Amino acid sequence: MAQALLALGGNVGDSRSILARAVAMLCDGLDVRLLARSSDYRTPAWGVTDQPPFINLCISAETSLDPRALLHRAQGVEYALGRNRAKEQRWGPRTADIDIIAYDDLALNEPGLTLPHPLLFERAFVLLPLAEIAPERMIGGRLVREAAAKIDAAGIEHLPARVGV
Ligand code: A4P
Ligand code: MG
Repeated sequence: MAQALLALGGNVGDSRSILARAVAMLCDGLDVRLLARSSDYRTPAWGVTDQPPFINLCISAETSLDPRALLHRAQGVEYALGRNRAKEQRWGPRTADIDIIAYDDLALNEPGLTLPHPLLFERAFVLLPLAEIAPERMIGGRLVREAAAKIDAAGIEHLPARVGV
């Protein structure tokens, strides 16, 4: 069993509900078992800034899937939730985006899969939720808690849990 950290985000539709479904679909309790889930965060759009804010969250999961199979699972969930890469611009609006942030301490740089995620330390929308569930985790020689404390988190809003949703 490996331990994976994943980041989820979306800004099209009811993102909090969509991402809650994404977590449930991703973590079936068999191949992928949910260990921890962060709160939801409302975050200003990064990269392409002229678009609505995103909802972001992170999870940690125990998995028997290898990294490729986990990516495949994640992309299957994105599609099932209405994602259509052919119609999207890079960093543009999307219903659900799932990135693998880290997979144990594996370092990988292959077409279609880079681990740890190369933009992790530039993204407050990943580091803040990640620091909530894995503050003491070292990734690529850096402590998540320290990286989250240093990054500019302007405009990021921690959202209270939604009851009954
Ligand atoms: N890929 C490589 N490594 C990985 C990995 N570790 N995890 C490949 C997941 N995928 C990985 O991704 C393009 C390709 O990256 C995939 O085919 C996969 O094989 P994509 O999901 O199609 O997204 P993209 O828009 O084409 O580019 P990119 O860089 O992945 O965009 P992101 O990172 O998904 O960013 N602002 C806020 N506040 N919150 C957000 O969640 N998200 C984006 C999209 C932009 N701005 C945002 C947010
Ligand atoms: Mg992505």
